[in-house]
Amino acid sequence: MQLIIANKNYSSWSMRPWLFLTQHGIPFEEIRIPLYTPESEARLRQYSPSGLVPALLDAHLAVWDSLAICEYLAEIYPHSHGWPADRAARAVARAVSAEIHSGFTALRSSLTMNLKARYRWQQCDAAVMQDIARIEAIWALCRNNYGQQGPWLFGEFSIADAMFAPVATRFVTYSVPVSAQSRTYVDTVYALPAFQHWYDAALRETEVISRYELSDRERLA
Ligand SMILES: N[C@@H](CCC(=O)N[C@@H](CS)C(=O)NCC(=O)O)C(=O)O
Repeated sequence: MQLIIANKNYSSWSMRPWLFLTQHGIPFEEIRIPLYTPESEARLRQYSPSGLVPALLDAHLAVWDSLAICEYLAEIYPHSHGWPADRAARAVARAVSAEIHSGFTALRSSLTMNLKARYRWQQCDAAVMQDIARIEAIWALCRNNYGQQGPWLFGEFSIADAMFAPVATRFVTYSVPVSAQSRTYVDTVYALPAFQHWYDAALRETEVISRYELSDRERLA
């Protein structure tokens, strides 16, 4: 299988299935296409029917979209336990994954993923603050009700964690003040070996995408 991704520093959608594959030791070849270069669009179209990353190629099948890729992988690699075994937990895991997949546009557009950067916390507009509060509420709900068997949202690492991992990095990048429980979850994401591999590679990238570098915030790193 081949996974088409973009810059590890910036591409939050790419990170999700990459983490899922790597965490479960599923062999794949990574094809990295940096975004917003003169060749990006043509190269993306060569692999991805939507022209977006991530895309997974498995023989003649192309699966685009982060959540669809994770679902596909969970079906063909049952050892990955993509969703929790308990039906109620599984329904909630699907609901929160769908919610992050389709929502949080204020957070996504104002606090874009940028693993290398650190900004001093600065109050955001109401829509972003609402998104942050909702994410913390989701994490608290999952951890309190379904997280007894381990440190992840549903105890064991699941697709839901792959979907929320990039959000954890935004909380670090923008020094978002979060509850102790959310902080523990963020630390759990950062401690995951698969995440560490992605993060180390992101730190070594040299591309700078200026639209994702904020000039109106005080930079700490
Ligand atoms: N809903 C899609 C979103 C994919 C997406 O927006 N990817 C961005 C990068 S993170 C992209 O490919 N952008 C390329 C472009 O805009 O040209 C998913 O879950 O995979």
